[in-house]
Amino acid sequence: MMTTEEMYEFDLNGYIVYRNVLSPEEIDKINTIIDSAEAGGKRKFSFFHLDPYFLDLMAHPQTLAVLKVMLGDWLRFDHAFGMEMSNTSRIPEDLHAGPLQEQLAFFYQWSQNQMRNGLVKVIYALNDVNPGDGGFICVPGSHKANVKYMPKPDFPLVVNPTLKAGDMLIFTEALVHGSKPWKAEQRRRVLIYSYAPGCLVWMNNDWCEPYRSLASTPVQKELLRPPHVGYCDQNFDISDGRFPRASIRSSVPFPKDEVVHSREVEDVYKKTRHSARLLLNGLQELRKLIFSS
Ligand SMILES: O=C(O)CCC(=O)C(=O)O
Repeated sequence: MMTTEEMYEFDLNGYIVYRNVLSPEEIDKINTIIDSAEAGGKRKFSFFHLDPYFLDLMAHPQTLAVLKVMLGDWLRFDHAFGMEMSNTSRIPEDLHAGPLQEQLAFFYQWSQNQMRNGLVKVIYALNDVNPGDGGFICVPGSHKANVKYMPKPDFPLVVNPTLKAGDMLIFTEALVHGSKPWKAEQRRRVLIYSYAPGCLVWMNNDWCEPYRSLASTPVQKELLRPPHVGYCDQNFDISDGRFPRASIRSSVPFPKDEVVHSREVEDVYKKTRHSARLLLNGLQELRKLIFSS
C-alpha cells in the first residue's frame, strides 16, 4: 500500500524514495553474486540470470505493495538490468522518456480516484548517492507536462536525488529522467526492475521466458506471466460454445495466495463438470439401451 502522503508525493513528483528497503546483508549478498560472476563493470549489465535471489527481489513484498497501487492488481514484471558507473566512466549526460512516449507505454494518469501508470521502474541503490554525485536525474513533475519539450541535463529544474545504500527509488517512465556522469570516489551500482500493468509490455516478452520455469512461488509465477488482461488466461474456456465469461479468474493474483486457491477451485470445477458430463452421457446411453430392449 501507499499512504496518502506517499501518493501525494508521487503524484506531485513522478518518483518517490523508500528508505532502507534492502539490509546491509542483502546489499553484500547482491554485490558478492555480481562480483563473483564478473557481471558488473559496465554501464548496463545483466544480472537476473545469476541467482534465484533476484527472482525473490522481483517479488519483494514491500515493493509489490507499492506497485499494486501504481499499476493495479494484475501488475506484471517486464525486465531488469543493472547499471554501474565510476568517476572515470565516459557517460554522456542524458534526459529521455516523458509522458506518452514509447508508443504510449509511458503514461501517468489519475482518474476515477485512482492512479494509473504505464511502465514503472524500481531502482535499488547499492551505494550512497550524496548531493552532486551524479547518477539518476529527473525533472520532478514532468510526468504531467503538457508542453512537448525535452530539457537539457543542465536545465535548472533537474534534480539528482540523494540516496543511501539500500534505498529504493520508484519512478514512472512518464517522468523525464536520465543520468549524469558519476563524480564520487566509490563506484555507483544499482539494480533496476521494470514493471507494467498486466496488459502492457515494453520489453519483448521472450526476455521473461527463461525465468518462468525458475519461479519458485505463486507470486513469482504471476509476475512473470506474459502480458494480457489479468483474468483472461489459458483457463479461458470457450469449448462449450458460449461467450467466454470474464470472471473465470475473478480474484486478484497477489500479494495474497488467493489466486492459487481460485485456480485450484477452477481446475476441480472443470474436472468435476467434465466427469459429470461423462456420467450423464453414460446414463443416457444406458437409458436408451433399457428402453429400446
Ligand atoms: O539511473 C540512471 O542512471 C538512469 C536510469 C534510466 O535512465 C532508465 O532506467 O531509463
